[in-house]
Amino acid sequence: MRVLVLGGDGFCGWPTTLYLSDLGHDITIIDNLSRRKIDVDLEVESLTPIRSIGERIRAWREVSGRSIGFVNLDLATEYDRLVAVLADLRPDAIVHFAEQRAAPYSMRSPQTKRYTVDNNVRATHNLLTALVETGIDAALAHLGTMGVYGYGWSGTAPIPEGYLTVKVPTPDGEIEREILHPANPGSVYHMTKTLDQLMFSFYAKNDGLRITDLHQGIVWGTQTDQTCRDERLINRFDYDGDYGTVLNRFLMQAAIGHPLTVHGTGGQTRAFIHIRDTVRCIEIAISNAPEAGSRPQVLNQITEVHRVIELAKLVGDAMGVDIAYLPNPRREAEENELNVRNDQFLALGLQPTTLSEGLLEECTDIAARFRHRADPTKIVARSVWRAGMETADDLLTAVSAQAEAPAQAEVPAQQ
Ligand code: NAD
Ligand code: USQ
Repeated sequence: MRVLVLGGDGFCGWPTTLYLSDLGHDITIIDNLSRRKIDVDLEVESLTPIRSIGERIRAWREVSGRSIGFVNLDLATEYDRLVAVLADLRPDAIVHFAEQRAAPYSMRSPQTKRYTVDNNVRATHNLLTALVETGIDAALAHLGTMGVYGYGWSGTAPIPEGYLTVKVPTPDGEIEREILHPANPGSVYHMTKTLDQLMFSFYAKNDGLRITDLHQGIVWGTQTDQTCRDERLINRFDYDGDYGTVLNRFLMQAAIGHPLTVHGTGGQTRAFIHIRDTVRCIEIAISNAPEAGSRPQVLNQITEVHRVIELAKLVGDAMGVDIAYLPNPRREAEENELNVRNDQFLALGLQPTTLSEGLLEECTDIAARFRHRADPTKIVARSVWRAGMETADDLLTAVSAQAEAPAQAEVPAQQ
């Protein structure tokens, strides 16, 4: 298949690109490298030393003999160029990762709120319009989020895959309908994903676009079979207070001896998936696209559900670090239950990687290997959901100061 990977330089996009290329698909990445620019603005870096997109693509060609195309294009602002690229490449499938994806970054300031909405909503809408304008009948798989459902709304009732069956009262009794699950976003970022869902419903109904929306949980881990093949192919590992996600943050914090930053009581329950399963799910999704005329297919892309405090205890006990209970910078339920259906991916052949299998490897191989690159001052989650909320700054400054800087002698030499 000819596949376009939008956002193919990112944490999920790069390993997906290599996985699909390895399977023999013909891949072109579209990315405006905005994620790398945000790192510069935030004065943070991936824990892993990621190479430039050009070096990554050259290294993959050396290692695999396969070429990957790259177009530096902003999906949100360069509509005409997008149309031209689509008309030229005529992809069979498109994977859409290209959005600003950090909830804390989206809540950081009025500017980042507006950027997140402008970037995400316009990128998705430009893509949909361009598909209609060019008449390209590609299978479109978009990376959505479990966060569109919200947490705790339905108690212990299982979260269905996208659609909820409801009974509507009528003068003669009641009728049953399936509706898009009510949206209950917890951040401006999550809100943009709920807006994406409405755009998908409209364009599937009106124009027959074939869309799969993947409601993905928190991705953890770093490497896949392909990114391991050469140091120059290494994947991104975010650990900072805005972009680092909870489990990878705990793994990295443990590796540098930093107390684990649990927000509030740690009673928040979330869904997780390993990066290796993410790439498999994408391949499954584009190989099982819906027919034209169908409503968007929604698949919950998750393999496990964990409470934050359980993860902290697991990592803390395994690696001998303490837990720091911090004021929660977010407005979210202190505790919630989470029961998620993921029957469709299991039926389509996904064999989940579980936490225990991958944990040790991630701890030892990545977090410990690159801990000399960590900047403990960037660990604090400083973006608050509402002005005036208590921050963990004072407490965390003390906590960060305790984190041991690793002795240089313990750090393997990096090229
Ligand atoms: P990422 O930030 O690492 O990658 C996103 C990529 O898209 C970046 O390379 C960025 O430069 C590019 N991009 C952003 N806006 C663009 C634009 N306007 N034009 C062109 N390129 C643009 O994020 P990620 O972690 O790889 O996440 C990918 C997708 O998966 C996101 O949409 C995210 O919402 C979703 N997702 C991620 C996770 C997770 O835990 N990482 C979980 C669930 C869903
Ligand atoms: N948390 C901590 N300590 C930390 C970091 C986070 O306790 O150091 C808590 C948060 O308060 C939250 C939970 O862990 O309750 C998850 O936070 P997160 O940063 O790991 O995940 P989130 O902000 O939800 O966002 C991430 C990705 C996003 C994706 C989402 C999937 O950045 O792109 O959409 O996971 S989901 O959570 O299923 O909506």
